[in-house]
Amino acid sequence: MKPDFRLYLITDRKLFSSSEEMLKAIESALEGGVRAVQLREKDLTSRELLAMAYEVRKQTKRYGAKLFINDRIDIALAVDADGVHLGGNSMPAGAARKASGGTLMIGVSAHSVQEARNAQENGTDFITLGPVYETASKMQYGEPIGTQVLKEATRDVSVPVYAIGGIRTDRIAEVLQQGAYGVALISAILRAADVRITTAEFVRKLS
Ligand code: 3NM
Repeated sequence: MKPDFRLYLITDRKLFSSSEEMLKAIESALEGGVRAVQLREKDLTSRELLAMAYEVRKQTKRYGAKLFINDRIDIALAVDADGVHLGGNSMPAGAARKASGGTLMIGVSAHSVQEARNAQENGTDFITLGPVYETASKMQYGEPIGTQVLKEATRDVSVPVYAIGGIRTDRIAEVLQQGAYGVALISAILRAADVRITTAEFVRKLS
């Protein structure tokens, strides 16, 4: 079954002066209509991540939104998250599915058509593909792959593909046209002057 969300919000607490400030922004995004959040705080200890995951689980639950945990199946299971999001150094989707006893949805980050294919073969539920456009941190995510690679990938695989990297409201029409099922993003929402209103605009443009 295809995911029931087109907008996938990813966290980055470094954009905020404190974790509490980020939780407030997530709350505003939930008010604005986001229904899937990925907690991606790779540098926290297990304890710190677990504590934050419990908080975001409480928030997302109140809005009937899905929660994904980046990389950490153990944390995802411990907080009753809906899924886990796997990167290039994570377990492949098949192993993650086995480890979770089939209870977690699985998303995989891909950066090329070949990686998208591999993720599909490994049994992922969906893919994020990017960076499609330039992102704030090129060092971290690499050179943009562009909309042509997005188009090739969406033709090549049947699992839903979310465009990621430099996504803004004015780019939604273009990525949907290239076959994206939805969009995944950090800064366009978390750095917005009004998080709730910007989220609502994304939701409207994706529906
Ligand atoms: N993954 P923004 S790009 C977390 O290409 C992440 O896999 C990427 O941030 C990938 O929406 C990216 O601010 C950053 O551009 C997305």
